[in-house]
Amino acid sequence: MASGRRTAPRKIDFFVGLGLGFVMSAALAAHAQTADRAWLSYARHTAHTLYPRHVRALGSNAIEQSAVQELRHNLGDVLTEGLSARAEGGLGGQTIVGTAEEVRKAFPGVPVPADLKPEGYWIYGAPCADRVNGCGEHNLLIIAGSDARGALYGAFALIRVASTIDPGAPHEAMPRQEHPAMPIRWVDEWDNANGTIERGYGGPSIFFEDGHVRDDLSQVSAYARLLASVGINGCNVNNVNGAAPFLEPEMIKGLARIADAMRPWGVRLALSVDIASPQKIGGLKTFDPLDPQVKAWWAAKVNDIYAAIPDLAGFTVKADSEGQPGPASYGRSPADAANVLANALAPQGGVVLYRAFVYNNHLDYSDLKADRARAAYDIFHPLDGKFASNVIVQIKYGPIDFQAEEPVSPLFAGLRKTNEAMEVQITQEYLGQQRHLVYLAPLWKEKLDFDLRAENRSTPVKEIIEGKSFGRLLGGMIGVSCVGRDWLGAPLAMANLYAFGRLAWNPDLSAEQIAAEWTRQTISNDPQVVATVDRMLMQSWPAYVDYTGFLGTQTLTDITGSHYGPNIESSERNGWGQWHRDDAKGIGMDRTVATGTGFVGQYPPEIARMYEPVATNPDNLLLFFHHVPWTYKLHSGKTVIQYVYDSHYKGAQEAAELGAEWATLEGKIDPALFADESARLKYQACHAIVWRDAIVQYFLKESGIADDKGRAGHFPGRMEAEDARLTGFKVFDVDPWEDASRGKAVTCGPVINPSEDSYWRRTHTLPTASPSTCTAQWTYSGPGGRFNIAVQYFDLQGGVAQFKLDVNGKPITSWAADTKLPSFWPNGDNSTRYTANDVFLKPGDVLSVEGTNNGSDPAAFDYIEIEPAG
Ligand code: GCV
Repeated sequence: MASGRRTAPRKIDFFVGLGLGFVMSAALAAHAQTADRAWLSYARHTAHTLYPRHVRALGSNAIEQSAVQELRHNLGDVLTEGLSARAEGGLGGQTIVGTAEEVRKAFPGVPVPADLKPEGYWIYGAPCADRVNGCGEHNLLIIAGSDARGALYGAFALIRVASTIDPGAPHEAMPRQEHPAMPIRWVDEWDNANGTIERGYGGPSIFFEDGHVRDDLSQVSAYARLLASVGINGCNVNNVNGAAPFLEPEMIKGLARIADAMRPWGVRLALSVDIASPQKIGGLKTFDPLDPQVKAWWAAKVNDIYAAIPDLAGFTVKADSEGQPGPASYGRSPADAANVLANALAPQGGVVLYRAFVYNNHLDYSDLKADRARAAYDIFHPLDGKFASNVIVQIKYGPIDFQAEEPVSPLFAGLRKTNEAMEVQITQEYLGQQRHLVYLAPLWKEKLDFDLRAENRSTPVKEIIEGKSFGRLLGGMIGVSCVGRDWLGAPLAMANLYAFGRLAWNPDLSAEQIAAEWTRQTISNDPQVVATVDRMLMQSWPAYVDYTGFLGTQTLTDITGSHYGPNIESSERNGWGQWHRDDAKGIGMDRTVATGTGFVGQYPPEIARMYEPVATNPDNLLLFFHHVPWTYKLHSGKTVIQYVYDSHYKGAQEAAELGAEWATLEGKIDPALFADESARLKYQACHAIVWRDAIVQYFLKESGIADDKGRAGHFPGRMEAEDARLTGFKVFDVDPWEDASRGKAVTCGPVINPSEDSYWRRTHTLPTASPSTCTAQWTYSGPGGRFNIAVQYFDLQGGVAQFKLDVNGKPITSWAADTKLPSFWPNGDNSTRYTANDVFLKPGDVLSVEGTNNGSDPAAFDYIEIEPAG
């Protein structure tokens, strides 16, 4: 497949001036957000009718039929939603879908461009003589694709414009001719055959259950339709870990059904393969890639697969990484392994996506030169030019692992004779796991636009992966999506799936532009709604960075457990190499050439010159590259430790503001979506406080340096559970300590502690106690008035504890701890809060929290906090 830039978007004017009599207000969305329709919920759209209603395809292939079906579906939904008869009458004429070749044959007079690139499209409109009474804007509208997929993408582009035009505003023109910037535009799923999904947060697999492919694949078709609508052309359906069983003959039959379900939408199936398969399932004694029997095994296996799936897109490989076997076992290189697969796939047109995520996870923390960030470049740079032409090296955007903030991987500039793809994560493994709103397009854009200055010239990452910078024919973007039966598990997280597709199609689009497109199609076209949602989306990633990691330390989450809540020490003193090396004096990894690990030297000289001296290193990555004292002054003049305090208070505030902004949409959007997202944002604001307090109290203790603004370590209005008069509740040490206020909490049942040789680790069963009710009491001594009272508690799985809040023995409120949050012991993963609003208090009042344990949820809680109401 050829690569190359899109032709400069040429504007067409055939939408301009279209009668606004066709506009149907979509300010009030009529339907609840449903999983199966996501942003293709056409009934919600403004009905700018951009094409004549009689739609037909010139060819008979399934992809062109999908384009026709989609255009009719769009009009059908719009018409059913009450478009006026006059508008309907204005939709005469014909809309034609076909390949360029078919169009030339059927309409010799139509000037189909000769330079249509693969998967590109061109849209042509012949003006209508009697626009009002006859045929609307055109009596002939042609969507010509360079191939069938291009025609489908043209149809979706037309629908997208129809759906996103601002009602009442002058129409935006749309590009008449486009093609994708890069040929590889895949999503990767990390689904296991048993139906679970590694790092998936949207329910069980849509592809697999109980060890085989599901009987009902209707959601797979629905997914392929969503993917096609944003130009995604490949979907790898199985986990890169433990992939061997997917090459068993029975499984291949099932996989062929998945391929059938996706094919009408132009989405090709791809598979993760285990490099040890010849041994694991093939009965060979070896999986040495250079062994002739191994080569023959792969060639035969590939033939079997193509017999069942003739258009398989290719294989993805994770090898010599995190316990997955690889060529290193035989002293062979990634190129040796990749090329064996590539040679087997080449005759069938398949490709190999070989992941550069290869590193040693048993590094020595005491070795100041050891550095996981170096691994991909150290291993792959020497192999440049040794990979077959149908191999693409798949590189995570940063040198560590999908962190909220890390620099661009230097490997992008380190391979010039090798095809490259950038891997991003749509599923929010380290970024709030879809419980937090984090719109990722700005993060991806930062990486795509980063100019690595290879050969002292402009080489932005996007142009490298397009193949443009170094003249490569293949390249692309891979988005690890991990959708489940509830898609991404949160309606607004779908903006990330949408944004991934749009950026892989055109990385020059701005994050704001994509946010606006998505909002208009998914939520509402009302300008105030669009402006509010887009502002929220754009604020969400910076806010998340502010309340989690800082200045390039990475996320500071629990990296050996859930990857969700705060656990600062989990990154340190182990072999995983996600270190930030903090101590009483300072923090940061010295990765300089002069005194550190030398990682900086992997960048092209102009970039290395920026990162090497601490004085020119950008603040947001300072601690990724340098170890500095707590009192080191940033470019802003602020010390590092003061930045830690300020950014976390700011981040928690920003998270609270997301909820406040959403609240302004009440009555303007679908009520079910409004209520659902309101609850999510409320939770996010509370969890941002957990993050803030964990980071702030940990580094206050570590550095011993007070907060200039007096906030760190002081919580006016907070009453600790361990200071209460306790009946039944027992005080315990929370692990990690920073996840609870002052490190302690109380519990009404047994709790396990992950850092000891715990009950859980030994037995993998959870402790339960017979139900009991415990009480904690405080006497209020503040001023009288109306207050909001927040109870910070740990909502554990395996039971539903009950809580009650009383004042002077009078019930104020009660609630059930029934949210499903990660991990089985009380920590920052499951610390959450319930707030009783507008409670009258006077000095001497007795506040009481009652907890009743249930199953393995011990009704543990941390503190109550009293804040003025209103
Ligand atoms: C599929 C991270 C994740 C793993 C994932 C791995 C990878 O380490 O935590 O779940 O494994 O990346 O990208 O291979």
